[in-house]
Amino acid sequence: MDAVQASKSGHLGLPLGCAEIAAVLYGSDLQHNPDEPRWIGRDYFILSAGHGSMLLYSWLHLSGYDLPMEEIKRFRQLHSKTPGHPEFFETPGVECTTGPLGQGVANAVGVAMAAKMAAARFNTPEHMIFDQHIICLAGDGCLQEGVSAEASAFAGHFGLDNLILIYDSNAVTLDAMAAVTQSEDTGKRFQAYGFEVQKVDGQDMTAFQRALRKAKKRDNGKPQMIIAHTLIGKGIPEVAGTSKAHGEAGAKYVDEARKNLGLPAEHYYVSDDVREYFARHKKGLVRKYKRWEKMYKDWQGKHPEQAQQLQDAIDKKVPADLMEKIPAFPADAKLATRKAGSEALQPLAREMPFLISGSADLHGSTLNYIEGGGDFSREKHDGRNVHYGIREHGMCAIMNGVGYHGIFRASGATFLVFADYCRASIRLAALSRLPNIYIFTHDSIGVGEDGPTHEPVETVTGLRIIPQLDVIRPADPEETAGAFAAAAQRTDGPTLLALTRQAVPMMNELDVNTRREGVLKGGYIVKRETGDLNLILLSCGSELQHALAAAKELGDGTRVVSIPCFERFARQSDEYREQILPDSCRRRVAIEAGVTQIWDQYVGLDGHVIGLHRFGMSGPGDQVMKEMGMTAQHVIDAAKAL
Ligand SMILES: Cc1ncc(C[n+]2csc(CCOP(=O)(O)OP(=O)(O)O)c2C)c(N)n1
Repeated sequence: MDAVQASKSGHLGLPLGCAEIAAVLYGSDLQHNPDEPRWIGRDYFILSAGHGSMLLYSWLHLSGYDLPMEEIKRFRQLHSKTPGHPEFFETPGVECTTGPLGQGVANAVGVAMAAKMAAARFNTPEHMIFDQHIICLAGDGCLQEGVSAEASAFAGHFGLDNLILIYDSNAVTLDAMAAVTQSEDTGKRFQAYGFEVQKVDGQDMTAFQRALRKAKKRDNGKPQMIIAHTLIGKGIPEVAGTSKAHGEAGAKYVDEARKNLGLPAEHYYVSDDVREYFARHKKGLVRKYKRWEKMYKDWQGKHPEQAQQLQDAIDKKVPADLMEKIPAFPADAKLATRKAGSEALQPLAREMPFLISGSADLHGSTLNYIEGGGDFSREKHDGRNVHYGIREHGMCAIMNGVGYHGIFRASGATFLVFADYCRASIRLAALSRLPNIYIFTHDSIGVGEDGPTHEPVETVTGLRIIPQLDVIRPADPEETAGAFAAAAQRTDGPTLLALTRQAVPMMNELDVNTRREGVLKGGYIVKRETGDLNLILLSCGSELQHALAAAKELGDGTRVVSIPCFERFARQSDEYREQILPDSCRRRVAIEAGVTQIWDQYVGLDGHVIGLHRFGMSGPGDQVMKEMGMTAQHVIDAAKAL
């Protein structure tokens, strides 16, 4: 209450309404170690209702995490460890970045899946290294959002019985009473997904604890839901039980509430017996952790190879020579980059045993199935191919959960145009620096017959503008090999690969390594001028061939530059970028089958960008490309007109 009052913003309602739930978790039943927040054997507590962040911060503080009272006092202030919504990396004990409602539920499903995968790979009858529960607290908002429905249906289908979803059912949302917008029976809905559902009074600690323990015991193939009826803003009668309790409106009644609750006038007051209780409780938790550690050390001794593998996965180690493991493509290959990607993926999957690959019911088109990797299923948790169903948003949010869990590397696939369905989750992966790999295919109007609904136009550039996301659109199979290696080696953020449906020519004039290494740099010269430089053509992906063909007609002063990844190119030194795109040459033409804005930075006021300012059309892909001006002749005409 005091922190929300001091910052004059934030949410009082949930931290007060769910105080008893959190007391049972942090005061008793959660298996964790505040001194080792990333302990792999811990229970995960994910606050999907991220607006209630002060709930999490208060209990982490009381539990003895490295979150001192000064940080609680700096709630929502610059550079504090207590940002407005929980942010992964910022605060010890925060498992996921949450706030966009619904995401945390899907993240929890991803963590639960990853925990099942880890248990299947590493547990032995005498070593239960991974024996944990994933506990998620979600409100009406989270459960109204579609992404939680996608992920929960997945959890039910795949039998993730290590998942416990606590539904803070307080009958209130932001604007009004929940009844204004919902009349479904949420419990029945979750039963239909395959959850086991209990209902309790969320403010009765004994009843809630009983339900939680029951849920923890039930390893019956069903994820668990506990519907906890609570009173939002409990303790501030002026707002309790109404939507006014939701935000900071209750802050003006806090001093009165403190009196009524029998608390002293001192702000941020924690009684000595509470401090003592938590100090004692922490000792017990650490003792349990030590017992686990002993068992873990025994396992390490008996299974040194597996132990090393696990440690490497936790450390996100990726073999340095990945690129060399991908064989060169035959010079006469005429492959779509999605097909080249499929071939590049197999050796990577052999080198990276923790790489998992999924598709939203499009493995047959996205071609990212790990051969011999098996399928993840109810019965078989060590499968490496995940069938997400037609749940793109759910897939990407679940992938984030896998990333937060921190052992497996998640890759996932769909048609690029559906990236819009995934965008909220991709944005959070970028924000949280999760090393996800998105293998998104059918990347342009080259899709053809399926028509404008399936043809990305603004999509690639729309993704390029997300900070901390690398978008790579390779031009030929060797650039594709480089793109896959780049994605695998980048462990401090996500990479999205935009791959073609249609075949592209091999750029045989350049040797294999130049193309592959060029992708790592983000931009490089694919055809150097033989005379004095007077024209630069820029492109990427399937349109680079047109720039190369045009260059043949535009004289010996023409250079062609491939920019498969704008973000990587931007990370190069000024000197390198100047070598590739010298300031002195301002006659520049760029071509890409998409919106043009992103190219302006490299083409400038004196140049010209050939692109699209409309949606695509249905017809054979090569004809659609021609119709929309994606030709060498167009590049030649534009260059001559400069
Ligand atoms: C995707 C998304 N949409 C909207 C919001 C803004 N928002 C934050 S909390 C909230 C209401 C949520 O209601 P509920 O989950 O019942 O939380 P409670 O009122 O119980 O705290 C809204 C609309 C958001 N954070 N995320």
